[in-house]
Amino acid sequence: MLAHCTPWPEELAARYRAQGYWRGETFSGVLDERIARHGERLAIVSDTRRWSYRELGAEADRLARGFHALGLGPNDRVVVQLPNCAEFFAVIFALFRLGALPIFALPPHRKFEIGHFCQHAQATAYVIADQHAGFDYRTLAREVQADTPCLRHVLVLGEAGEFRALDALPRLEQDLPAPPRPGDTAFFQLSGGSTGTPKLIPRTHDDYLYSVRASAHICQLSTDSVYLSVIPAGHNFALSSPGSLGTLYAGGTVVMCAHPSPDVALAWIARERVTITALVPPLVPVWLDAIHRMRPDLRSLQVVQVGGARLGDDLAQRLSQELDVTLQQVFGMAEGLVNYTRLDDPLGVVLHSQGRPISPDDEIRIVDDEDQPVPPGAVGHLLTRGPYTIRGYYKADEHNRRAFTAEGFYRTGDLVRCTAQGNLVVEGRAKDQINRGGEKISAEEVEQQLLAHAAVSACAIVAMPDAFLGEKSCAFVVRKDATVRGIDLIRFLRARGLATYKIPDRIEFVDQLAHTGVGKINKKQLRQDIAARLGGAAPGPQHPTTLESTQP
Ligand code: OOB
Repeated sequence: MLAHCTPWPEELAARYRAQGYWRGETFSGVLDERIARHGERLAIVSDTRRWSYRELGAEADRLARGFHALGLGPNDRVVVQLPNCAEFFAVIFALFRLGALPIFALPPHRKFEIGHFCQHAQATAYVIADQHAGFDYRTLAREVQADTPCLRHVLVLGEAGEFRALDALPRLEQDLPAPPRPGDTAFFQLSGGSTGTPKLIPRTHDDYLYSVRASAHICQLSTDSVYLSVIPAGHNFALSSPGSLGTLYAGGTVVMCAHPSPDVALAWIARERVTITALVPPLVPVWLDAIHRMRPDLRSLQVVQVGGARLGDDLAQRLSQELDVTLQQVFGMAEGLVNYTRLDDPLGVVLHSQGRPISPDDEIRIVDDEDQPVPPGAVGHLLTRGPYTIRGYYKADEHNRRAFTAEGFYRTGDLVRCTAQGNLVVEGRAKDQINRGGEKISAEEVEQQLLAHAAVSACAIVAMPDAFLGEKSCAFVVRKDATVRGIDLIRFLRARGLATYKIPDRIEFVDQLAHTGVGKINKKQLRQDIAARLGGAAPGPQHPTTLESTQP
């Protein structure tokens, strides 16, 4: 076990093995097995590649040997920040084979986030594309490397500049280290977070592969499945729910869509006979409008999954009426638990709930503020533990004491209720986070950055309703110097290297922040203030809400 990772208690681990959830597989073992079984089948398609399973395996092997020749080996942490491309899989399967641990950064992450991941995890390598979507990642790598002595290698897909190209790794014919064991940490997912710094989520081969395999089963994937990866490939939804890894597990084909624009994605669906794809809610109306305009051939498409943020009932209705596909709602989290509506659920369940857990051994508790169970059907805090939900974040002992109960339940921060049929409905959020169309923003993280500005004496970030994204972020700021403008603060945050989606969408200067009776900033009041200012939108299910306001 990697240091600073919390294992499952031994008796539970034994049970998960005995139940057949943890089967003793590893990612590279699964790939080898798939190559043996259907090596010539098409595994990955991108703008530039068309790889069979055998070709994917050969490329992963070449990279594993090259990485090893550079000195990378078991438990080395490697930040992987690639756009949706075929090479993403060659890189991660190479790292899996070595027992090196990818940290799945998202393409919009910048110096603040990447620097933090590298330093916190003491990463030795950082894998990037030269450029993507108008951004040069080599500039970012230069800045990060200057501040991070442990970062020995920057490996570049494309033109490497002063760094090393993935195409030009050394070719030493030396033996690879022994492959990792199934119970070992395989990689790190990122937490959406509600604290000052983003947390790393260690996932093992055993636990993740269980969620991947069971998800592929729930979504009825087979060798005929063609999955279109539209949202960032490293995000838990696109990777494992069932995502690209579920598709490869089933022996199907993954199509990597480098740009989420519907024009590009819809053309892929027609060209590659895509059967399943996953969207975040804001993409749904954009796709529907594009489909009406372009009338693409969507006959192959069977399932459209929507998750990452609450899908409004109206939009769910529109999607299921206007497209001849099965809608599947997915409510998951990088920490583990994933819920799905099932493909044969009645329409009412699919339209109005976020489904139920993958596993019979996913334990769900819905509790009040004192951790006591709420009456059946009432809204409460969702706590969970199970065979693929972590027991602790990486190197975060103090935070772990708050984020997990003494019995090992993860406090999701979500407010849910359970219907009589056993499906969960997400009613809001107790965590201090903004869900900007599926992209998660920790309020505290951005507040800390704003407070670093000399003219800011106090601030609070809250969600404000947005017709397109569901929520956007609004910063209430008390300033010391009235000449400082909103644009100055935004420029300041950009210069600190914060990802663009975390930059407040709106800044409201105020003389003071409302406080609660116990002296905390009254964020509920601030949310109401900004909603009223924007035209009095009533807080709906997409808006964070406190428990007392949602109790029936
Ligand atoms: C997925 O994972 P994360 O880690 O980016 O975010 C998890 C959080 C949840 O705790 C919840 O607050 C929110 O995102 N969320 C939803 C939702 N799906 C996720 N809120 C309402 N309705 C939904 N359907 O977002 C994620 C991971 C795996 C599969 C799908 C999504």
